[in-house]
Amino acid sequence: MRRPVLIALAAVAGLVSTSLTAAAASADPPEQIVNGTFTSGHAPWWGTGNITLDSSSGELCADIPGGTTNPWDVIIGQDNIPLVAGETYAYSFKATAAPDRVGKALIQLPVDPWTQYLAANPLMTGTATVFSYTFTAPVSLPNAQVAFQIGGSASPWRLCLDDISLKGGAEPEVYQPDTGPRVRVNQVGYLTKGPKNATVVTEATAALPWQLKNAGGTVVASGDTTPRGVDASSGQNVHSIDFSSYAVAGTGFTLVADGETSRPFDLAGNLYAGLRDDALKFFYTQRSGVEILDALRPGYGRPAGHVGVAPNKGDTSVPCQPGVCDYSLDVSGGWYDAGDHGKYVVNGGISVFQLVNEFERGKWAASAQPFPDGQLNLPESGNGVPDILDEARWQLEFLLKMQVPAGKPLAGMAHHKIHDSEWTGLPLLPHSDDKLRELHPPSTAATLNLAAAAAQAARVYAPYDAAFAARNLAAAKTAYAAAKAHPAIYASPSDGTGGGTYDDVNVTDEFYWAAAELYLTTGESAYLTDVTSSALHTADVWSSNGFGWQSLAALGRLDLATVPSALPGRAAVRASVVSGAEEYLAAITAHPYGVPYQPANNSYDWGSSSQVANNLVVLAAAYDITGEDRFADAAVQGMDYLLGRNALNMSYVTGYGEANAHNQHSRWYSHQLNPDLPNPPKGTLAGGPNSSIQDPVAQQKLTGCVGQFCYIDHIESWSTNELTINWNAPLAWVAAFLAGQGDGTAAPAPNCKVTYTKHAQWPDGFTTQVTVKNTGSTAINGWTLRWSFLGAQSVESSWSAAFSQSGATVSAANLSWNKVIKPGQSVTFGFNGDVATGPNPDPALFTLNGRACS
Ligand code: 9MR
Repeated sequence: MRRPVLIALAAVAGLVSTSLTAAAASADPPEQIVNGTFTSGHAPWWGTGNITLDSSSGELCADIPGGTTNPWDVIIGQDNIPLVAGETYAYSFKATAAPDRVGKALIQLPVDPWTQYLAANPLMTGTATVFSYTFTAPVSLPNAQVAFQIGGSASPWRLCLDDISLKGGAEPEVYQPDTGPRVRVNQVGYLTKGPKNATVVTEATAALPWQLKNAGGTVVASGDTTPRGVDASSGQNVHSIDFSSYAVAGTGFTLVADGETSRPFDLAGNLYAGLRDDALKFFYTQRSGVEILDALRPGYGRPAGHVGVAPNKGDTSVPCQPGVCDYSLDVSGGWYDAGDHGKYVVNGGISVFQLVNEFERGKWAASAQPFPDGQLNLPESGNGVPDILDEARWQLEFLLKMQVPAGKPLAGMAHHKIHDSEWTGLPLLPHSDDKLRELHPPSTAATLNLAAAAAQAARVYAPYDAAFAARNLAAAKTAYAAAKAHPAIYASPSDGTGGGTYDDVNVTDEFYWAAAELYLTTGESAYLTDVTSSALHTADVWSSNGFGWQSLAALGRLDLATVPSALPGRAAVRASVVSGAEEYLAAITAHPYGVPYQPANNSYDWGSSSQVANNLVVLAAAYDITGEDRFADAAVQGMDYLLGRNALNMSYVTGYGEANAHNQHSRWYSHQLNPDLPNPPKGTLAGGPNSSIQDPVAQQKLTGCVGQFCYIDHIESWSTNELTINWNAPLAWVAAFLAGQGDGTAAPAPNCKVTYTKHAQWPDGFTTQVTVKNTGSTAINGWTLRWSFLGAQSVESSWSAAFSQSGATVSAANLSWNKVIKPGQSVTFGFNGDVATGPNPDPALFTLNGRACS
């Protein structure tokens, strides 16, 4: 409909004089340009890669290079301008040029055949001049382009633009997200015996009745809501509902309050194993340098990307950016970072680290479940190595290739990143990318990421592949030494053409994290000194924003608290994790949506979903340390937010929940742009609300948004809706943790006590006696005791039990004569072990018949 406001007001004109005033004001046709006055920045205006837009003076200026041929060789533009057929538009702008130049002012179709609806050739001079035009749109179009084509000059010149305005057409639509029913739940479900919380958006200020209905519509539980007032993160007046007391499994439940019925959900004990696997499977389809097999991921098969087959330039022999180095490296493989084709060591390091950590957690966390070979349907499945480690190795091999070779300047450092020399558009499958690939300068941050991830890999892969472990350890030590020699080489914040910058000028956290990993793997005192002398070792590293690629101290602290070691003061380190978790737990309790995330000024971060997930990692670690259910319950609540209990009433995980994010920004999951391409695979986490709304779509739709509302499931909204490896890594981690919670029933109290005594230790061996006491009240009739070594230790010979070993995990089973352990009685057995390399701390967890001992 055209100008509804005008027509409506014309009908009443003259009846009331104040209406006339309103009518006159509304008669001013609507403005279609976003940010034509450059009062704060210039987004969503864009420029071609050969100019830098500068709006610091309050107008939009750029130095236009000389030596280009065509007008379109240099462009300043804005996209997504709606046009309505038959409407007449007034277009104007103010321009200054030095020296004088004729440019092309166009309003056109943004794709071939680039049909021009307005084409003018203004002569722009040193005197600021307003140019005005009118035209009538011949078509209706949601996404016309306003473009200044200013190339073709032999010599350089400077252009400044201001007050760009296009008036006419329909009132721009005010974007209203479809938030569905006002009762907000975890749309996947709740653990049958776990905490069950929901939120109702309502105008009511007094408590309201709620009802829980089963799939047949029968009310199975009821109660009253708790009014919570106006929630700062959404601006909504809300009540919360706690229906934890209902604990019967089933599917298709709904929650009803204030006349609204929630989206359906399940109550079950196996809610998260599928999400864990899907979130991990995500990494295979992010692989670079290898064909993705459709047989393994139906609908997602694609040719290998960046292997040097035309039109790819390939990653097998990649030069540096001009002037950066004189060699080329084979940096093929690894995971694409996100929706672009870049590969970044900083982000790659934290991501692979969290996957390996998810696996390693099984060595100390009683609730951890195994990560078997064959779990993820990978090309490597069946090779005898847990699939999660196969997947992580794909990335580790790439990280190792990013190290500057011996004999070259900055040898041992890691190149910060490798990506295209120019930004590419969407869609673009990896094998179709024809841009030059370039290595960017080494950075201290990347070098320390490599050191931390490789040091961790050295111990975790040791039982599977000693040579690979040794390669990682050597690379980690070399990298750490190189970083200490070059402690302040920072990635440039302006090196962002063709890929993200991932710049970071504070690397004290990276130093702490890398030193922690090297200490845990080697036990060497030099690394211990670096750990304990870091100010971060005792600092409060638990910011409410959570940790991430730029702030990693928490990761170091978490590992120092959990990975078995002889760390002096380890109890205090463990206590510090618990106190961090207390802060997140308090945040959850205070938040009517149960979110453990309270960014300053309610300003949601880029990738806020991952900040939430990482705070859940801390809560989970506190559970692992204390065994206190309240921490596990808090982690459940945080997942509720990600899966639908939020202001937008949407799950941020593709394929999970009735309304879920599925148009994440990606060049190859570009279904929204090309129906022949798939959406992201199920289990893909969307970045989530980002108050800074840096992309044009978000700016057009979400300007003025409050916290949780700063998100749109649109493929071009790269600042709110991208997918990345470092966001899916904590999602997988938390899903694995929650899978280990079963149906939410509290873990049984220990019925055994293990005493593990190393009688002797020599350079490559040790001898150990193990005693298992039945501390329960019933006889144990047949037993298998399990534990894991830190690294490559192995059992060489044993007595009084039947030993077997798989990876680092040892099983000791009863013999016929010591099968029964009566209450209060013990059995004793022992073994001679081989240390291989590294420290040999006592195992942190013993389970007897699957149940943790004290
Ligand atoms: O996740 C990154 C976020 O923390 C930064 O604020 C943002 C801007 O520097 O960049 C994000 O990372 C993007 C990277 O630069 C390029 N690949 C896609 C990443 C996710 O959007």
